[in-house]
Amino acid sequence: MSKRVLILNGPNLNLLGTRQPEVYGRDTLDGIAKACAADAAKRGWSVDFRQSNMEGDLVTWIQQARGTADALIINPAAFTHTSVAILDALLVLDIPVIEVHLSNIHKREEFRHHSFVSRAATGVIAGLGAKGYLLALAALED
Ligand code: CA2
Repeated sequence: MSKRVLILNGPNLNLLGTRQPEVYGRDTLDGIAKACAADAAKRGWSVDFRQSNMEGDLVTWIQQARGTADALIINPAAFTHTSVAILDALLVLDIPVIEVHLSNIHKREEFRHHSFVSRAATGVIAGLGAKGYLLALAALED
């Protein structure tokens, strides 16, 4: 049976490709989802790719990953810098968790430099645009 990776995206990432291309690039979230599915298929993984603007949705989906996913990739977007709830949900997981950011959060405003989520992450990728998601998939290879 193929391994399953859950890829979660936080608030406003549904707007990708429509605004602020100088910060977040020109890829749409749908384009990133398709690229991830194609890349994961080559690696023998199946992908469940989701986005929500609601913190509670992300917490619920993280909880449901227990027993249903073999790895989690998450771009929590603005919740990265605010959400102890997402951190607590992630801390319960016993699967690899890769935190991805399109932009280099350390090169940006001070308030983006701290991530609550990183405390629960196996690894963090930031500043490499949409390619970061594919690098996260590559990082899951044995
Ligand atoms: O660089 C990233 O991936 C971020 O997680 C993106 C978040 C931001 O709050 C984090 O600090 C870093 C924002 C996502 C908003 O995406 C938009 C895309 C297009 C237009 C407007 C917002």
